[in-house]
Amino acid sequence: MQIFYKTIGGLLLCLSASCVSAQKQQKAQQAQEQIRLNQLGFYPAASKIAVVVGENQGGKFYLKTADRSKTVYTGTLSDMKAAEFSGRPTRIADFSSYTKPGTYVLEIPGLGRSYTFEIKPDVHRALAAAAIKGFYYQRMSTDLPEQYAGKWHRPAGHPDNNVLVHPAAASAGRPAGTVIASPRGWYDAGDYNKYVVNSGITMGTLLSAYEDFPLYYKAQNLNIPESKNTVPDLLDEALWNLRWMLTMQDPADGGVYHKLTNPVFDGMVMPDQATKPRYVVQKGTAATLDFAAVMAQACRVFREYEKELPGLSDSCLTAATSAWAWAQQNPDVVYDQEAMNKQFDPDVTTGAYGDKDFGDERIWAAAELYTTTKDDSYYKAVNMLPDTKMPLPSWAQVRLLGYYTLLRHSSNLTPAAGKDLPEIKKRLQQFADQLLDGAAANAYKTAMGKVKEDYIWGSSAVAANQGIALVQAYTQTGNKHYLQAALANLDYLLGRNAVGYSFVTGFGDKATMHPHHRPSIADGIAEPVPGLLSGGTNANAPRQDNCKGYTATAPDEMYLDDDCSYASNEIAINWNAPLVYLAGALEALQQKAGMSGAAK
Ligand code: 9MR
Repeated sequence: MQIFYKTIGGLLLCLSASCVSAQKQQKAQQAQEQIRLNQLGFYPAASKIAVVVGENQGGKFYLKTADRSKTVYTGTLSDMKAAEFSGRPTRIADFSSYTKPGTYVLEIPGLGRSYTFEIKPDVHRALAAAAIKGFYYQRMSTDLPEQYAGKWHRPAGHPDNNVLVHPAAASAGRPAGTVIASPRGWYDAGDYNKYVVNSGITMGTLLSAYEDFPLYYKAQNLNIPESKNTVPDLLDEALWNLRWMLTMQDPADGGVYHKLTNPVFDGMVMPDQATKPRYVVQKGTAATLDFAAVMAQACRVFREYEKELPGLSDSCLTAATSAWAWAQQNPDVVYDQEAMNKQFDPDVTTGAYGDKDFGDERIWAAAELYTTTKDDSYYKAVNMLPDTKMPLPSWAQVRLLGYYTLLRHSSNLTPAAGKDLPEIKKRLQQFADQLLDGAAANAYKTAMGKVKEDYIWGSSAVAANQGIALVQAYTQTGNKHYLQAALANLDYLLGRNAVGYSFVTGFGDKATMHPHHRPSIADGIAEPVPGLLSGGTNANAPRQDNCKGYTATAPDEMYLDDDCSYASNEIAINWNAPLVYLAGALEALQQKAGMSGAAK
């Protein structure tokens, strides 16, 4: 809307009725953006916090029904606090004690009102499902019919049944140029390639969600093509990628190719328009160990579905043990893309995922193989506690995935691991305590963002993975503070953050609209593909993607909802997976933890 102003004596005056209404609208929008909260809403008996950003005189705030006819709760804004990184003034509106389900807005006199939100049990139910459905939208080698994909339906892309063995991957049985079939799998992110290392943590996280909350997932229906069968939809979705991963192993020796890729990233076109030649490239130790871990875990998970998927569980174990054997014989094969390009053609310039330290991958693979087989030799093959660190999971750091698995199965392990379990549990608790430490005193009151180092490429996954660690600590100890902190990190992802965005496409009034995601860019549909988690705020984004338009300077404000911003606004499977875990865990636990208001 055009606004017609006139300046008289230094005052801006409106010249028309439409100008007045546009001004009002702008003011209303500004208020909504300044009141930062989980834009979906809150569990009835959980903490309910909004952070009000910007100068205001404080005083009362009002919780009103969505039509604003009734004030249901009156509170007082907290004292002003300067946000840690930007110095911006913030105040807290805490209405935790109001528990009645309904649809509401917060109103702050002199400022305006928030987006409409709900208080109800299951408030993240649709989100938890959509985050998994996001993987369906990433499926390769199959069309997405309207029946499942709605308006985002599209023809199949990347059949990947004529994939070339790159010279760097050549072996006696498969010389360079050999054609192999390696269909299915998910697009890694906004690009159209598939990477075993990143699939590793993604699959581990999704399978762990199932192992931790099987009943929740057994009851869930995602409206995917397999929804009518008797396998939980989450596992059917994971199978799409598992079957691809199985093709990435060289049957001759058990080694696993690092990735399946174009030499160069595709343009901003739909999947079916991207038809460049594809290669599997060099086998590597990180990919092979991650693969071994995933297959060992999949063996355990799919054993329950032997009737529906005969032989799958056994095949996974065979794949896992031969991958492990390869990695034992090839303990140090780094994927160094630059070095590879000096030696072989064609050059490959897509995502590298070039991890050089395999200690954590070895711990994870050993933990999964041991837990599945109860064979002590896996456990004893590595130093499970090489130091006291508890590094937050990321694609390059998977140690904790191994620890989570050992703790999850603690009642069913041999003394080999049994002797270490109290120590692992203690460290997990200490780690969770560190995450909690000081969070409540911060402007946004979240574990996420206490330190500026949290704002890396894919920081949304930092928040989600912290959330998982806190859920794990809750499961181990029953201490509800951990679960509340996990929920606060979900609040962060859905709007209680220094940019006021919900980072999940399709969820929230002000959510990511322009992710760096080829289908969302090329499909001509205004709304992005839903259920995808933007990488989010990244202190270093401007110099990493050179996208123009960043105006922020504070690390927690460096986010641009523009598809050129691949360093702050791409989506990726390894970020969506911890969102799946966190949202699903909270939904599964809300009653038991007394958050839904229903538990005794
Ligand atoms: O998530 C990855 C991040 O940790 C790295 O800093 C970044 C640059 O190497 O790459 C990210 O992964 C991208 C991958 O290389 C290719 N597909 C898109 C991924 C998400 O941006």
